[in-house]
Amino acid sequence: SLELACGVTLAAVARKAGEPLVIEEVIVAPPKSCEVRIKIICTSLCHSDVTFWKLKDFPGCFPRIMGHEAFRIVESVGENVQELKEGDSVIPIFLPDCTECIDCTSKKSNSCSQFQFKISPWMLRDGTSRFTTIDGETLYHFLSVSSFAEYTVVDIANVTKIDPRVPPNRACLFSCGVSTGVGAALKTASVEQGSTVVIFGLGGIGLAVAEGARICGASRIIGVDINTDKFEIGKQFGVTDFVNSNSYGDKPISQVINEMTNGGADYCFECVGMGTLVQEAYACCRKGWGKTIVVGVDKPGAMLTFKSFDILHLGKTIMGSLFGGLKPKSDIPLLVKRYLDKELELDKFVTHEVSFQDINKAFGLLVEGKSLRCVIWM
Ligand code: CXF
Ligand code: ZN
Repeated sequence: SLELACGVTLAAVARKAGEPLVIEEVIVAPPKSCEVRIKIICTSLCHSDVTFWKLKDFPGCFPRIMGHEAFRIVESVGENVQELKEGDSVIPIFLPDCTECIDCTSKKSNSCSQFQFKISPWMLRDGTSRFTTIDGETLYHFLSVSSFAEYTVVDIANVTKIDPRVPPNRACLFSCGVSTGVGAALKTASVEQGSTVVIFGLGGIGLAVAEGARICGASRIIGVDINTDKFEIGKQFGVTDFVNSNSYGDKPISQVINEMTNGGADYCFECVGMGTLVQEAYACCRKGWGKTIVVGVDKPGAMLTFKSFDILHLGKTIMGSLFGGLKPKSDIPLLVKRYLDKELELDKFVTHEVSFQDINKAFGLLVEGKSLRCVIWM
């Protein structure tokens, strides 16, 4: 244990955009008020780590400790921490949950208004860093988590306790991507039994939506992707039909889907982060009750365009789903229960496992589209 003092810890530092992470000794400060310091057991790589690692300018910033999916043990607690104690099993979650504000106390929202989610390189409350290099250079945080280190400091609003019966290399999946996709189907959309679902993009998030839709009893799950390998993989996640969006020339994919579904799907999930695909998704969800759910992350300033008359008379719904609409502290235990009850299947998401020393391999695998989730053991 580092005890309540600055300590030296190993971290994988992103020094420059797109360049391999460098494992080095860094100094981690003790937790301040409402913070905990945690020892990471394992972490996994989410596509947002790759997106921000590639970004030269803000919100990319360097040198930085990336990583935000992890499983850990509380090592020490700062002042004013009641809900956690040394030795607790926890997962960090990038989305704050203060449990007190109007949004956190409402069942209808997961958008904390005390700590509004923003992409910041600092700790949540005081806007400073807990990491420095041995030479005293400040290291930036990532998504309030920075899990590519043996020890890290996280605000209690960004921590959820997790049942220690969940193995570490499954627990870390609840931190971001899998929860996001499963939550989008279960919570944001509330997919109904027997319905038809279309998923644009069969990466980790899209396949997690498929898993959620499968749990909800969807009878048809149509996956859209440009990579044909994704169909075989998708079958394990309940995908029943595959549409290769490169195979139809100039014909819009929405038209292909409308023909396949006799007028549109009940639910369309956009899991790529492209405005044009959101429009395609909207165009092939059924009039009257179809829902289009935006899960993919586009560039911050990107705009969406819809015909006003379509919105007016088609009766379709467009919804956004950040972290699957889940409330980090109260909904994650419900997903964990579904996993322990063997309803939610997680094994199939973990395609690779590497040691911390090989963290750059995990980046390579995800960049090349070869992995869904690669678990990195500390
Ligand atoms: C994302 C969610 C949207 C903004 C960037 C980060 N979260 C996790 O991967
Ligand atoms: Zn993520």
